[in-house]
Amino acid sequence: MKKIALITGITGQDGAYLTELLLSKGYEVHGIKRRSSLFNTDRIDHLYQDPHESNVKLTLHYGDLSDSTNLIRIIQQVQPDEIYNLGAMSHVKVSFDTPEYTANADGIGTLRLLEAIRILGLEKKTKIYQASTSELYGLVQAVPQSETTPFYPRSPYAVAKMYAYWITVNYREAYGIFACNGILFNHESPLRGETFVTRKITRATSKIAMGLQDKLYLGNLDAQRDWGHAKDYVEAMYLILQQDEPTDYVIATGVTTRVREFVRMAFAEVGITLEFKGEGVDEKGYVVSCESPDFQVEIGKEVVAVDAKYFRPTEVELLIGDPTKSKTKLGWVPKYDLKMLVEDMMQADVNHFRKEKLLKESGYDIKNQFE
Ligand code: NDP
Ligand code: GDR
Repeated sequence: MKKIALITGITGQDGAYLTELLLSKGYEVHGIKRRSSLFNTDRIDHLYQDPHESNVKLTLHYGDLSDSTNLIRIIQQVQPDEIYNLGAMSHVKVSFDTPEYTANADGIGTLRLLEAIRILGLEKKTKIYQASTSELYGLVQAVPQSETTPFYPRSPYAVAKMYAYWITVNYREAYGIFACNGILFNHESPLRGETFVTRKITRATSKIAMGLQDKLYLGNLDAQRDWGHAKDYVEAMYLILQQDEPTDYVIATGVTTRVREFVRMAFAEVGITLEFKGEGVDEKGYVVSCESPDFQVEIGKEVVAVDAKYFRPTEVELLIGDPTKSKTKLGWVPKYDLKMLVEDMMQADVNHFRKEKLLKESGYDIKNQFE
């Protein structure tokens, strides 16, 4: 029998990859998108199906995690077998600026979905996946971090996600809902939002290599993250809801890397070797050599600098996940390592900015500089 899935956050990075995956498995997919003054469906436009045609497999509904009545109505109409709650204000730094909104969307939003399942009497029919996060671990208590490592959230985002984590567990235990947390470590891709550090780096590196940008300003270069590819991680989300029993899983690669090293790897993709000198806010990255005839940047040029405005009031310094449970119980096997991830992201951004360079040379100046 054909399965029906409802995805919140369908317009985001993970929403796009998950939609592709579920459509490829024959699902009928419904997504909740927010009304926006500009189009916000770039990541899923290639999956668009004309709603006037018959046999449509992808349908979008206007909605918001802050609106209970809207969520109840959509779930009542769609009668999903599976809900993937990916919608969230997902930027850690921004959550310090919008803490109340973040709590509402990321914390109470999850409660609203769970309550909707209960109100509609769908406890035995509808399974729900909650997008939990390695940010829950926050201040290091132990490494590598597993399903049993204590939480110590370090941002309004992480605190909101901690509420969402526990309310998911509670509704599973109290009402027998098939509700699961995927505790996902950082995952990136060419579709990653432009202000997350990896994408900011791959975009800036491509632009610097093409002479479209002078310098990349970053915050904490020492932070260590366990970075995987979003394509691999949405497979895990799907697997989590296909098990016999509901439970929570860590999804991670088990390898951690500093932000500075990610920068080096990105520049290496365009044949540029960097050397970092100085410490803290005075640290800078200089070009040591340029091996590609396509990308020539002056030797000795300062291309990376630190700007304290990107520091967070409280930082998460070290994340490294232990994916043993997901590998053994789910049989989850990631296909990408960090080198392949950087290659994929750099290839996409270099291609993108090649086109932008051509436009610029033809007199069209493209702005999009806010970070
Ligand atoms: P994105 O920021 O790319 O996407 C977030 C999605 O949520 C977008 O579709 C956004 O809509 C939507 N959204 C934001 N606020 C609301 C709201 N109030 N109501 C409904 N929808 C809303 O995130 P990712 O795809 O990277 O992440 C998916 C989920 O996984 C998030 O919950 C995130 O917190 C979590 N997570 C992500 C990790 C990662 O490394 N990527 C790791 C662990 C957890 P719009 O497009 O209109 O902005
Ligand atoms: P994170 O991702 O906070 O881990 O949350 P992000 O890419 O924003 O930061 C990773 C690390 O890089 C440091 N950093 C910078 N970060 C940004 N954004 N911009 C910079 O200029 C910069 N310079 C250094 C940060 O301080 C941090 O240590 C992501 C989100 O997807 C969450 O939704 C998700 O839950 C977690 O990953 C797991």
